[in-house]
Order: sequence, then structure tokens, then C-alpha cells
Amino acid sequence: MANVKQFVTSALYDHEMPTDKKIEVAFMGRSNSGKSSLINRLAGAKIAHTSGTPGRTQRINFFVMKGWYIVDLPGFGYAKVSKTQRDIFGQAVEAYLTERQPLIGGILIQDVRRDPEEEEFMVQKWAFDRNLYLAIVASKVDKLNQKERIERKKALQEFYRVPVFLVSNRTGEGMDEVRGAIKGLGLSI
Ligand SMILES: Nc1nc2c(ncn2[C@@H]2O[C@H](COP(=O)(O)OP(=O)(O)OP(=O)(O)O)[C@@H](O)[C@H]2O)c(=O)[nH]1
Ligand SMILES: [Mg+2]
Repeated sequence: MANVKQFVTSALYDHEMPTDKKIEVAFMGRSNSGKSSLINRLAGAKIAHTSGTPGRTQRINFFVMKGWYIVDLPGFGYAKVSKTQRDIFGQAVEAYLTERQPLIGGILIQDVRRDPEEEEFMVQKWAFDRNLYLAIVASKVDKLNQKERIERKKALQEFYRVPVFLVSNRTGEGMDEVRGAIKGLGLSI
């Protein structure tokens, strides 16, 4: 199939977003949590810009997959960009999440070594309120040994009260489970 697994556009406002009504899945999480790296893993190609400098993704980025879009959102919880800028993309993200019609679900990514904070629970509440699917993915599991993995999985599942997928964007570990969740939405990957 031509024209798949590539960057399509970046937007802040609805009128700048794709109009072809393909389904969208939003990738959300704290800055530096590994959103863009996960997108690249799932696509099997380096389509999203990754960076060791947090806060690099400052627009809503659309990547076309097989008949649907991955939407890479600016990371939350990043303090170093100016307040005005944060307000602009904060409002844009909020409008996207609450109003966007093609959006059917989200993937919430967090570093496996951290505990969820207010923002993560807000994402969970958002999905619940809009009755949208949400998969919770804990990244950077390559940083943990086997015992720590078991402990962190249990702890995170207790926080979120739903299953949490542990992945490494470095080694590819856990990707099949995330792919399975996406397929469960009826999407091809
Ligand atoms: N060891 C390890 N490093 C990772 C993993 N995922 C991401 N990283 C690293 O973490 C840093 C941030 O990754 P990104 O994918 O750019 O994070 P992001 O969530 O898109 O960040 P923003 O765009 O700033 O919101 C990069 O240096 C990645 O190489 C992982 O699973 N394991
Ligand atoms: Mg990013």
C-alpha cells in the first residue's frame, strides 16, 4: 500500500487537521516518556522525531498508518517552554481531546520507573468520560531487572486499576501486546 507509515501534517487547530475522517488514536504522556520512540517502533520506521531534550514535540503530529492515524501529542508536564507557549498547545490539545470526532482512543505512555501523577489520571478520566479506549503503556522496561519488572507492573496496575503493558522502545520487548491492543480496536498494524 502506498503512502502509509509516514508523517502527514502537524497542527494546532481543527481546520489544520486531516479531513478524510480516518480513525485517530492519540499517543499521550509526559514529556520524555517515549511517545515518539513508541510510534517509531510500531511503524517500524523512524517517522517521529525523538529527542533527549524534553518538550520537543510542540504541535499535534499526524502519522498515517494502514487506514488510520497515529496522533503524537505534545508531552505534558514540561516546565521549560514559556507559559504562553504552554497555554497555546495546552488549549489545542484539550480541544483536540474533547472535541475531535475521528478520535476513538488513546495510548498513555509513562516511564515504568515513575508513579503516575495528576496528569496521567486526568488522561484516564478523559478516556472514561468520553467513553474512549485507553491502553496504558509503561516504557523503558530495559532499565529494570526481572524482579523490578514484576514489582513495577504490579504497582502500576494497582495505581491505574487496569492492565499495563510493559515495553522497551530500545529492544522492542512488549510491542506485540501493544500491537494486539491496536488490532483489538479493529485497526491494521
Ligand atoms: N532506554 C530506553 N530509552 C527510551 C525508551 N523510549 C524512549 N527512550 C529515550 O527517551 C528519550 C525521550 O524519548 P522520546 O520518544 O523522544 O519521548 P517523547 O515522549 O516523544 O518526548 P516529547 O516529544 O518531548 O514529549 C529519548 O532519549 C529516547 O531515546 C525505552 O523504551 N528505553
Ligand atoms: Mg515526542
